[in-house]
Amino acid sequence: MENTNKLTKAQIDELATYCEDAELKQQEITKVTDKYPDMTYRDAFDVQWEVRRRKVARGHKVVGMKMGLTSWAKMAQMGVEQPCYGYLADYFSVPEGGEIKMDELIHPKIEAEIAFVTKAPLKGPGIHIGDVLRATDFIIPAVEVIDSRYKDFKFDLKSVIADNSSSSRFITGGRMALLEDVDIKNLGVVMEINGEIVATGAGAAVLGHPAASVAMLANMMGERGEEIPAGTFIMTGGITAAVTVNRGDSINIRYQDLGSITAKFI
Ligand code: OOG
Ligand code: MG
Repeated sequence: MENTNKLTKAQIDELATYCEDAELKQQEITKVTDKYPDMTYRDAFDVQWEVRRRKVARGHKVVGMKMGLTSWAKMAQMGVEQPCYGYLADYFSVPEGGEIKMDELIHPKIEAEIAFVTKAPLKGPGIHIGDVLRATDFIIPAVEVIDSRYKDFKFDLKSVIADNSSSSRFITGGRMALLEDVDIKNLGVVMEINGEIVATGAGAAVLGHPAASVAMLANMMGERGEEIPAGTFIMTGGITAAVTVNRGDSINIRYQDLGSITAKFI
């Protein structure tokens, strides 16, 4: 991805306000690339990092990172051919068994994911799966609630990056596990909404091995001179396609040997 800017700082700031307002006011927006067709990936990430800076300046904490579009199911669903990343702010976190307020969201979908927690820093370029395995403290189930601010969830890669890769809520729970104790590629996941199975999958759906997703995050952040600090919670991306939820839905995502995550949309 090219690492140069086509937008001015004033234009980055303008798009940061545009994207963050959409999130905070639950307003659907049109793609940022409609407005600035020449913008680069660097510009798109600059928008994401500017919104992140503003949230932190207002007192929020960044509590983790997420990779997105790391499975063929997700790439095919969204018509995009490369992964992207985003950050998780403190108020995105929902407790296991908790309630998610539809009024705070536009058109949420859920994704079954596996999260890694690191015990050593990872700084790209050149990070590979072996570095990630060595730096992993444990893994833990996670469910992401994505809520693209773009109308009808229609976007291109630059637009979704500027919109923090659709991040909005996440739930972690079940049981943590050491990597050596699980067969992560074959780890099965069953997603249920109101008791009906809506999707199933296994860990290998994420780039062949979810640790490859963490390596890619380190390498993408490395392009900006940023590292993944020790102790970072990282969601590695949806294993299945994302599934739309409606008010009143109860979700239950079961992870082989690692328990389950439940929540209710109210
Ligand atoms: C982009 C975010 C995708 C995942 O796990 O693949 C994502 C989107 O599809 O809206 O979080
Ligand atoms: Mg996701």
